Amino acid sequence: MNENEIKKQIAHFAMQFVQDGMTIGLGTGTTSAEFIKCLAEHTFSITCVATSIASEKLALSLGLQCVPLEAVQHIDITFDGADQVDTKKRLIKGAGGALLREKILAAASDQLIVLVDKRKCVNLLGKIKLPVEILPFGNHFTIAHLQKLGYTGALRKRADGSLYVTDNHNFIYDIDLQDERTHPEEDEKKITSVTGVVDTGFFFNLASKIIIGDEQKITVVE
Ligand code: A5P
Repeated sequence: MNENEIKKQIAHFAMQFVQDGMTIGLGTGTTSAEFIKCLAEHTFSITCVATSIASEKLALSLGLQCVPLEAVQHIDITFDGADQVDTKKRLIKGAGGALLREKILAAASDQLIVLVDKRKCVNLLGKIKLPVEILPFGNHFTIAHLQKLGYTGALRKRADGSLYVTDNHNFIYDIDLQDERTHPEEDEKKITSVTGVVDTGFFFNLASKIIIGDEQKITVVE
């Protein structure tokens, strides 16, 4: 089974948590895209809210009913992917650039169900890039401040070399987390204390369930 097939299997498995009448948050990324496709193949009577313009476009093109976040008072479950998951259900997200809206929806949802390939599961977060959304205004000062605190990295660029801009018209500074982080909460505190930082890709105390897939099976971590 290749990576994409695993994503499809996880998406199918996740359907058991969807019920008629629910308001569902749609994540961003390739796993979430499989989830959205799968959702559209079913005939659930649901309302969706997306974490990105890309996911909303995909959902609408497949006939799902999508409304802006401002139009709902409550989200039952958000289904989303992640870049890394540790044994305490802490996550790193944002490789797809949608971390801020993803975190806002996750926090607004009764449940966040995370859909990941087993290869993304680790004991401790780290050794990957930590996306941090920053304001374009004075971004070079924000970056200098982060670097002074030891958080080296680079502004995210598109394939054509232009700066990557989020759906919220901000930049992403990808911090190079070179080692495993024993206390990522401390990193989060330091990084978010810098003026100009909007939010980080660390997700703590947000995931309700992790659905983990590999070539053999799917498991659920509660
Ligand atoms: C989007 O901003 C991210 O948080 C994604 O949820 C994460 O990068 C996982 O994406 P894939 O499912 O494409 O690996």
